Amino acid sequence: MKVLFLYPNHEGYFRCPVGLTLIMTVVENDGHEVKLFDTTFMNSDNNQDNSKREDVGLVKPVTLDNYFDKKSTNEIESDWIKLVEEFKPDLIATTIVEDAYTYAHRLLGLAKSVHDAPVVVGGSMPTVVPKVMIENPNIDYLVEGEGEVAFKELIDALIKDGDVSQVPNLWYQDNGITKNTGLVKYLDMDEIPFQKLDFWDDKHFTKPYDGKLHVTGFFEFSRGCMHRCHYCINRAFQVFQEEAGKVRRNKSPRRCIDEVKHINKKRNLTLVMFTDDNFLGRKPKELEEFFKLWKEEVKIPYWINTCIETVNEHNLPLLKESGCVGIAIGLETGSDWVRRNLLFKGKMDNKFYMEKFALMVKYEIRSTANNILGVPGEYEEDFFETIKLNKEIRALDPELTSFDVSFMAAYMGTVIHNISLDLNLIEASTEPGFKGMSKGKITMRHEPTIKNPCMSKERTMELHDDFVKYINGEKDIPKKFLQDDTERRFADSDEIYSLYEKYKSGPIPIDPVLVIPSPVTFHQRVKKK
Ligand code: B12
Ligand code: SF4
Repeated sequence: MKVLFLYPNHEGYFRCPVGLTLIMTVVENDGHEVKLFDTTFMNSDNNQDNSKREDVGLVKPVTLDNYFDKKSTNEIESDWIKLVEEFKPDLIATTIVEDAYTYAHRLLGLAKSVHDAPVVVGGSMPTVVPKVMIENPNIDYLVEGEGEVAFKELIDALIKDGDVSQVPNLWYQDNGITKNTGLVKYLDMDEIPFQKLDFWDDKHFTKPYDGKLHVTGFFEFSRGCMHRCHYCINRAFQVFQEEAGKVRRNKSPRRCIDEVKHINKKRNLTLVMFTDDNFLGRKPKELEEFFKLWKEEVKIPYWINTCIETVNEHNLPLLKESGCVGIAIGLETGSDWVRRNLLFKGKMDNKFYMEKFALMVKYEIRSTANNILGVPGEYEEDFFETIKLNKEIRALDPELTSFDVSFMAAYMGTVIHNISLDLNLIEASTEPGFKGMSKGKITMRHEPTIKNPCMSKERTMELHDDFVKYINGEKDIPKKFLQDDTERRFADSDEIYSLYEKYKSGPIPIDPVLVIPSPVTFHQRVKKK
């Protein structure tokens, strides 16, 4: 079968997506013909995500001349149509994150207008709102969750007789009725094939990190996370895909290292980045085995994301010794109250975070603290607590600490999206395939896309753009945020929080039938400047 894959990446964010790579690998290993249309380096005159972060001082500037083709939207669309007409695929398949959904929808519609082939989607967004997306007229099949087995079985079923009713994890419409086949158990991560990377432009593997470009490989050591944060896709996996088993699952150290070695033979990597949400969230014994094998057999500098409670005096020296150069931590806020009650990140407090960041400095591993701004219910006062905590972390060692900040976005499938709908903080679409999704451009980089009753959009943007200046001391924190002031408002004094209580047991799935324009009117409690 001829399968045409689309990577609808309109932001120019380069870095090869492991999920889609694995799906293409499985299809090619099965003897099918694979072609990829990747828009990453076509439609932007720069990496927009990176340039925004450079503009506000979050990352060191790196020259990316000649990376982008600077094609117009029309040129990209005609290239896509031409490829569809020439290749004549039997199946078109794409991966979708919410930021890229509208763009993917446009390209899939164009493909449908010139060629009659079924369209299959998978990825983050289809996994959390399958019932909504399967109503999209440009989508014929949707794979919920892991696609390695489901997609292979879908192809087999289409080749055999077109009966897809036994294909796992599948959503489709039959005479206007939505059907779904149910989920199979999560895969044993050691049975996932090694990634084949030749589908991708080599530029995907050149990653700016700490002001330099590195030949970078992207790998997984685990999938999922056991925590229950209100803004994270993992919570949707836990609640909506319960029948598939425990969301947190691990690959063995041996298997992970064999894959890295296999790929490195050809690629000569200078950096490895792990896609895991919580790299160290597993048994110390397994981690020790990984550190030992990495040091003996791989030795490439590597970078991880992990949760704060997983770094400790035991594993940090081993991480350092084995070549770990960077640890990213979801700090998100400096307000203990916001952390506990709005973000639902557990009971860890600022003191605990400080101790852990100090440990990473002690063992000379560069940390990145990722922060969020614009949580519904967050006041300016709360965000100054975030600024103060980040400033304290920076003071530990300016060379070994770095920072990032992004806007809270109402991604479907999260409690934040549920609350944004309930309070009319986003304008919800009522179009088939999009019901309940914010009509505004979804992004966590460019601007706040959720209205926050407690902070104006303008003030939120100002704080975002000045974040680094406050941390570096280029801008002074206003006195009133340094002292006790009875006029100050904090998140714990507002009635919005009863809603967060309501969603303590997790997000509620969006039923497209129930999405109607909301009668609630948005109420901005703080005055615009
Ligand atoms: C690594 C990562 C990245 C990487 C790679 C992106 C990618 N597309 O894979 C980089 C750094 C480039 C990245 C960028 C962005 N990311 Co990101 N990223 C992640 C992260 C941490 C892990 C993803 C991963 O590799 N998982 C492991 C693989 C194996 O799983 P998977 O991708 O889900 O793929 C499996 C299934 O979904 C399915 N599948 C996937 N595609 C397809 C296609 C078909 C046809 C089929 C059948 C099945 C299928 O099968 C795969 C194998 O089992 C997730 C968080 C998470 N836990 O998911 C966020 C996440 C995906 N990112 C997110 C966002 C918002 C972004 C950005 C928009 C950030 C920004 N710049 O503003 C960009 C968008 C880039 C883009 N166009 O994809 C959101 C998406 C939210 C949403 N609901 O849509 C997530 C979920 C984080 C969050 N906020 O909760 N990201
Ligand atoms: S700790 Fe991080 S990865 Fe885990 S659920 Fe919370 S935000 Fe998601």
